[in-house]
Amino acid sequence: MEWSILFLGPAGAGKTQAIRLMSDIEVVATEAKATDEVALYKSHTTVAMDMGIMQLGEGDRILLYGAPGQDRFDFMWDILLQQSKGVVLLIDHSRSDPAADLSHYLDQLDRRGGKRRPMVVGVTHTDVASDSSIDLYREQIKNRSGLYDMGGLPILTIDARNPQNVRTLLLALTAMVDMSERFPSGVDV
Ligand SMILES: Nc1nc2c(ncn2[C@@H]2O[C@H](COP(=O)(O)OP(=O)(O)OP(=O)(O)O)[C@@H](O)[C@H]2O)c(=O)[nH]1
Ligand SMILES: [Mg+2]
Repeated sequence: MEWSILFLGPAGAGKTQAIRLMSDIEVVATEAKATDEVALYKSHTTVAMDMGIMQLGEGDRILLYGAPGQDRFDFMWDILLQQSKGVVLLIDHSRSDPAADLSHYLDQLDRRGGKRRPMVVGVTHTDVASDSSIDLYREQIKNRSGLYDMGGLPILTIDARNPQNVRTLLLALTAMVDMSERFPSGVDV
């Protein structure tokens, strides 16, 4: 089996970092020197995509793709989404309005993604944010219909520099992808 997973989220959320941690090959990254506001907090930014591979044994593997966070490179999102079985949405909790960032990405996914695909949210940078509570995200998705309700959108606090954290997030997502492959029209509970 070979699945593609896409890491999405704002610039600096930790997409490239997480993929580098998980990949068994050297990550193919398209990073350029950051300019404008991104340069204030990091030196490089993804301009096209990252690509890494997790080998699962017996020939099974998961391809890890990272999208550029900056909206001006968002032409890549559709291309990468098309081939992805699931999405890891990383949100940087230390940005000025991270709940609005989550809302922005959910809107974008609804608009571009066609059918909703399995997704998990990883909230990064809680260690450097003034308030580490992630309740604001639950508020944000409460009024959204469908799969985001009823615990259908796992939200976990992670540090993208911590392999165990990223592995847990990917484990949750791969379980969801596996379910959606086995039961494409959903499961009654
Ligand atoms: N303090 C802190 N730093 C983190 C955390 N997660 C990731 N980082 C750091 O934040 C930075 C994230 O950078 P990248 O991985 O390049 O971010 P990106 O999401 O790929 O950003 P773009 O390519 O610009 O869209 C790195 O320096 C990480 O080490 C976290 O939870 N806390
Ligand atoms: Mg990047």
